[in-house]
Amino acid sequence: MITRREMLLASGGIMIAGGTLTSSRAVAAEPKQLVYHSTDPNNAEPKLGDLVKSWITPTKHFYVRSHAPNPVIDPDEFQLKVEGMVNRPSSLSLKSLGRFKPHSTTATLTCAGNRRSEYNKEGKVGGVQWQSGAIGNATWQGIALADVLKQAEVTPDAKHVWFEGLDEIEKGGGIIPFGGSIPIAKAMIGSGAGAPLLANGMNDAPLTPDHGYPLRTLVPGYIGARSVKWLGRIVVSDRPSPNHYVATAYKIVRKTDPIDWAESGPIYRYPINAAICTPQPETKLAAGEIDLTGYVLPTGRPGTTVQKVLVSADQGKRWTEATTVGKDSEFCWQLWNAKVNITATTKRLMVRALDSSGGFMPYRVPWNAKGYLQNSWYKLPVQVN
Ligand SMILES: Nc1nc2c(c(=O)[nH]1)N[C@H]1C(S)=C(S)[C@@H](COP(=O)(O)O)O[C@H]1N2
Ligand SMILES: [Mo]
Repeated sequence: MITRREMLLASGGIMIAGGTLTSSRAVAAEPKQLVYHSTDPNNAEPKLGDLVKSWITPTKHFYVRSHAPNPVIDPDEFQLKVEGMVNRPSSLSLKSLGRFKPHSTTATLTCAGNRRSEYNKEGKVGGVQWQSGAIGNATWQGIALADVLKQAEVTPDAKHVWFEGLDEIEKGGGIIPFGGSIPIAKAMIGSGAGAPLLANGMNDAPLTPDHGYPLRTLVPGYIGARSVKWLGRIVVSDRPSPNHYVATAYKIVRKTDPIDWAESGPIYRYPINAAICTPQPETKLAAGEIDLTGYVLPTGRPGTTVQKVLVSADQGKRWTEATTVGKDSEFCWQLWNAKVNITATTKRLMVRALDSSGGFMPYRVPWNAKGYLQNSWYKLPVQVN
């Protein structure tokens, strides 16, 4: 028995996507089908076989990455603050956000730490030990961030837009919110597939608590960390956010001295990446022709799409071109499939990909202390009988 209150909570309290989300669709969220690295905070990824069942990742198979337990937010009390270098600072309820033009976009979200565990062969890296499932492709419903910024009247010297979550993360003896930051040029893109959204819906259903209910940013083409969940505050500034997750974490450093953090810039985009999803790791295979499937994600730069996905069963002597499936967009993954022959001597299967502007996955990625942006040739060890 679902109470009216629960219905309202599940529907986001108020529709903000102009009819995309209706209370009649508000049903209890489907249980997650993920492998959990931790609970409370929830950090979980799907089994790779589940991940490539469809181009749109159902929410039950969509990874979760949270630094603190889900905050409990009353949609009736919720206010989004818009502050900083704007002529008209404001505090907006879900109802007033509902007056902006609705947008829906399809975009892949991926964690900068996806494939992190592969770095451990060279040196232990801390953080959630992601395999290659910290990625998913969903449709997102909401409004354009640019429309809200335009209404606030951003001043001419603004250079960055900060996002602050309503979660409470224990850090250095205190409590901080999760923060993100994007350059103003990206924030001001108000239409098309690359436009950052203030999203209240995912896959045509209200955001679930795990994914940032009632409101999150969704920044197509940028690392997942810039898509701030449980969004409570937007600050327009002349510099990137001083929040820990912009100023220190999410940087490529070899050592974690303060000087290394200071000298390195925040990561915004992710590089081209691909993985083999079936056969899954540890599967015993029979010699002969086998089917491989996986995903490939272009780098999220406007105009750059995937050109080629190549697989090899003989350590890279011969490469077979895979067939890609799904829309060819700068901001979305594609699924791929290929057939290769394996024999009793096959040790591993590999995939690599190239993009339309000359970008490629390298054989090896230099180790970095936080284990970000692993996009070397994906190597799947196999056992053939
Ligand atoms: N408020 C808040 N936003 C957040 C995070 C968080 O811990 N708190 N994690 C970020 C990271 S690192 C990623 S990869 C994405 C994951 O989004 P998902 O859990 O919806 O898949 O959310 C980002 N937004
Ligand atoms: Mo992430």
